[in-house]
Amino acid sequence: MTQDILARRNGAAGHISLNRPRALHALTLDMVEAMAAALLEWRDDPTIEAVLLDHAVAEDGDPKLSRGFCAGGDVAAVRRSALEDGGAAGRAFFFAEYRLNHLLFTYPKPVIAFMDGITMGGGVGIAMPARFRVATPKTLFAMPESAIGLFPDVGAGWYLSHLPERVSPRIGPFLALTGARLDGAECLWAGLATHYLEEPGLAAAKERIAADPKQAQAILDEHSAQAPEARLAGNEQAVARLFASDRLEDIFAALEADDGKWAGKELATLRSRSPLTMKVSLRQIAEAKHIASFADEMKREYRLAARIIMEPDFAEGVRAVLIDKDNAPRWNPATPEGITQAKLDELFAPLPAEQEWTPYEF
Ligand code: QUE
Repeated sequence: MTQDILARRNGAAGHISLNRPRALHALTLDMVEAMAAALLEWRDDPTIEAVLLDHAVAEDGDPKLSRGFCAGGDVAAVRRSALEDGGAAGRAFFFAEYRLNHLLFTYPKPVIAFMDGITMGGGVGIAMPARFRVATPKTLFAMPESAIGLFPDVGAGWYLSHLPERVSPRIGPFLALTGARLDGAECLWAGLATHYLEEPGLAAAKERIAADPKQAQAILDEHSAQAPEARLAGNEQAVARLFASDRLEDIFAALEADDGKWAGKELATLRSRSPLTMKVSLRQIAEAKHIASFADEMKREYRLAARIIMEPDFAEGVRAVLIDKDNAPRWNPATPEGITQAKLDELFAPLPAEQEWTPYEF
């Protein structure tokens, strides 16, 4: 049993705390399996009425070690797998991680996720399926995969195409392409979070929910704090205008034609991202609007993940951002024009039947 996940009973709630602080609680296969095992056990336990999901805070209180809720997945291990075993271990990781994402999405009891720190990639995948998603002053939310030659997975195709109607539908593609970092107030504004809490209300809410899970919503409402203004709301019109197209070439052209400071900054960001994975994510989000179920989305994302980890951009992106940290990836192809429709069709195609992703059976 891994100690990187703490799973225990807290009153009438199950309580899962991520406990790998030195990696900002990034998910390993062991952690994914331990979380799924606890959730499967509690699903059929009538004395468990809800599940709390947060990160453990280090005993010695080192603030550096409590910055993260969950910074992603163990992509360095996936990269080694791509280079050394043909990607088999990497595919096994994503298969299990997406099963966990789907188990949370379909969980019959309320799950309350506390995004009290860095919440990226794999962290988004376990927080977003929760019925209640709590943002805080420490929340830093992003789907930054285009920086490492991956695409926004863990169900992001679903979430980024199903934002509330009051938000521009182009916010989803914007977040996927740029990997923009949102604070807690921006998460609440975009509907990525359902609540915004500050200490001491945060700790009080956890204790009260554990004692009386049926009142989770009322307790979170009662302890909610006034969130600051969401900066992203001020840029929503610019996002809607400049990221209007599902063609990456059009978005580049729109940003290039705009001489504003904001457009210049976003253009520089896009020029540093993987053209291949940006094109994949635009198509993924556009198509996800028409997907019938979350399980179908995960099946699609698994096809993409199984193939994209073997593309050169993935090993190169993880090298540049997480291993050598030179932040100077050399993408291949280097420009959007280098990626054909036929290449995208190959990446999105079904896998042989025996390799396709499947959810846990109920
Ligand atoms: C883009 C990403 C990831 C990232 C940084 C990016 C990502 C990811 C991690 C990460 C961070 C800390 C860890 C770790 C992984 O960083 O997906 O194991 O300790 O998992 O710019 O997509």
